[in-house]
Amino acid sequence: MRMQKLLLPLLLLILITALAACAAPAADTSQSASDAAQPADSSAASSAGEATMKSYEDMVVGYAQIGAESEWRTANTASIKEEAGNLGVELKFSDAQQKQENQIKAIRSFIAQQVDVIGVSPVVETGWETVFQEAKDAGIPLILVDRRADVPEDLYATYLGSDFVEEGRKAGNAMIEILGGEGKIVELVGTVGSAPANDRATGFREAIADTPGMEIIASQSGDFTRAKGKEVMEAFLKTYGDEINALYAHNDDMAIGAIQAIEEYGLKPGEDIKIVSVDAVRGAFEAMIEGKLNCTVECNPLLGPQFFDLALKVVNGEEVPKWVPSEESIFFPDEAEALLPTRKY
Ligand code: GYE
Repeated sequence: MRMQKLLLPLLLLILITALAACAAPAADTSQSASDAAQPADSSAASSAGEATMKSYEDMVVGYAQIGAESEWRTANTASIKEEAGNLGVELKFSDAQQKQENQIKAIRSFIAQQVDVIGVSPVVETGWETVFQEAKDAGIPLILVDRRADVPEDLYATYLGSDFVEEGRKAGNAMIEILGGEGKIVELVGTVGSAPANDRATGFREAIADTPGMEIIASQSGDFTRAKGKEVMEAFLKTYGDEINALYAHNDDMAIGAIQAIEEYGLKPGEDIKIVSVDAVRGAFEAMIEGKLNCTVECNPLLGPQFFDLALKVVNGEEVPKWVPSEESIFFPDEAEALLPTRKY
């Protein structure tokens, strides 16, 4: 009985060793019995074992990026490309120009190319089930990076990214402090339907809910870009003028666009209109040093190292947590000058 138990794994080992030794395509199961009957020495056996484990150098990664809408995104892309280069990973990178259909096409092409693992930052939360299922059916694991998708958990290996609700709460609490608990706020929302826009709105509202003097008087999307942020702020100013006490922008780029609009309108950003935003990119530190921005909540884009670490684990069948959160802080103008030289994005 015991011998029988040992016999099957031994036969399998001999077969694998023989297949590896004669470099036949692994999918060819019609290998002849005589090939399998080679003697298996221990060194051959261990190299056959290793051959099933991927290393960075023999891993092919498909990455479906959103676009280049913000400073944050530029830093995120640079981190992923740089780390792939450092590790010797073969990276197939696609820029979807902020269109979900382009991201879906990219994922399909990665599936066709049989990459080992796919990374994707879903531009919006919904509409991913079909294509994620296709990746699953093809046996290709998928890692959500930066943004979550609204899909069942079995359709992705793990999510690497921030707690956007918590960022919204931090922004709301900072705004209460800055306004002394009272003020009329306009909100520049991120890309409609995206996880960070949805969650940063929720967290902010949660934080100000018990402070009745805090009132959101207008809320509109600036799509996470400077140009749109400026445009929408101009519209807010046209409607509400100096009734506006504060701006909450879901990212720094929109805040920076809005700062321009406020100056052109003849008001002082950071004084007449207090501003809190999210990301903590260099441009935000510069604006804080100039006194035009009152606070930025950090959202870390340098996800390259953690992403490839997870990718290798997932490809090799290791257990990984369903969510790997990134560590984040919050910054105010008094420390901006000292910290700017240390900022990496
Ligand atoms: O805050 C914004 C970018 O998904 C966290 O996307 C990211 C957001 C980031 O365009 O600047």
